[in-house]
Amino acid sequence: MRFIDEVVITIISGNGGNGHSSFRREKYYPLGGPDGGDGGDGGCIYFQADNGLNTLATFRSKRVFKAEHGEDGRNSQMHGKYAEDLILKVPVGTIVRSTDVETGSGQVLADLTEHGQRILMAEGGRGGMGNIHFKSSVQQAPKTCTPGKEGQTIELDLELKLIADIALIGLPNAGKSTMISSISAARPKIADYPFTTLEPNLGVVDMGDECSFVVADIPGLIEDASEGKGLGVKFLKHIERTKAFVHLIDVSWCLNEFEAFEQYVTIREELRKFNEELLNKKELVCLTKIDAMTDEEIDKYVNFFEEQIDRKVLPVSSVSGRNISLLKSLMLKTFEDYKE
Ligand SMILES: Nc1nc2c(ncn2[C@@H]2O[C@H](COP(=O)(O)OP(=O)(O)OP(=O)(O)O)[C@@H](O)[C@H]2O)c(=O)[nH]1
Ligand SMILES: [Mg+2]
Repeated sequence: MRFIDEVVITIISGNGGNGHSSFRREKYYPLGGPDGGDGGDGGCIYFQADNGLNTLATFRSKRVFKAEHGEDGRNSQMHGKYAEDLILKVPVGTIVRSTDVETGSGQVLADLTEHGQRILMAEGGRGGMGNIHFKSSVQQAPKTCTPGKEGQTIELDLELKLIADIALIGLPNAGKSTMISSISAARPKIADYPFTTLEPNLGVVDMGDECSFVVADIPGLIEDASEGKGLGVKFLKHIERTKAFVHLIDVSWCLNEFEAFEQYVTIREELRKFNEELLNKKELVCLTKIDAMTDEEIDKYVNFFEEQIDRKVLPVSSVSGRNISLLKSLMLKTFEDYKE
């Protein structure tokens, strides 16, 4: 499943330090010559592809990236310090485009396709020259020095084609779109009628520390979806490409646990009919909308489901937020720590 993650950022490379103007002053050299050193170069900005990242989420909270300025030159021919370069890590597959209308908005400046690939995007300003460079036969005591060059300010459009890690599946109305909007910045349409979602929505779940993953909210599946009923096969195809899924079951309206479990069986049966291998994918069963239920009721459903599928089941509410942060951390590790 491919979607687009896009963000516009501004990068500003560092200014060069100014050249310095000074004269050698020592006891036995009353007419010491010029000794002002050069300014250091400003920091450059590079993009580097890194396969440890899978979204552009880190560029969403911060939009302006600046490299340091070079230091000014000093006397005694001392060169100003060079500024460090700034290396911005982006996921493999990121395309960098210009947003500049004059040079051609949308022009591809870089296509980062391999881990470790590094591209210079904004050159740092060169340091200015100290007055030491301006001595000549006619000018023994030049005061001239030059200022450092300014860094570049460039607005860029970063685009990444995303592949969803985890799909949210379930019957229509199970609460999939509400869940994705509570764990990511995605804002799909939510309504109390079936088939609200007609196309998958994608959300990036940001876990801080440059950690994130991509979740897809899939339109509701129904009985015979594998034969094209409802929104049909197209969405089952999407599920094939994700690593795992969260299976949402709305138990809040059910008369009893048997009725609730039947919803689960219906979806599993469609998965099986479409492609048996789907049943081997990692799955976390989530009982949704538990804010509308008492704790005893929740326990009853959870226990029943756990007995049936011999795995842990997570009751959640996207509305009250109950167990949502646990859900996110389980998703991050594709349910690794949730066995029993
Ligand atoms: N009380 C409560 N209601 C919820 C919760 N999650 C979703 N709902 C409600 O359930 C209804 C359906 O929610 P959606 O998120 O649109 O369900 P969906 O699974 O995306 O539905 P489709 O797109 O039609 O497949 C809406 O009226 C939501 O407000 C919840 O945690 N608690
Ligand atoms: Mg929906």
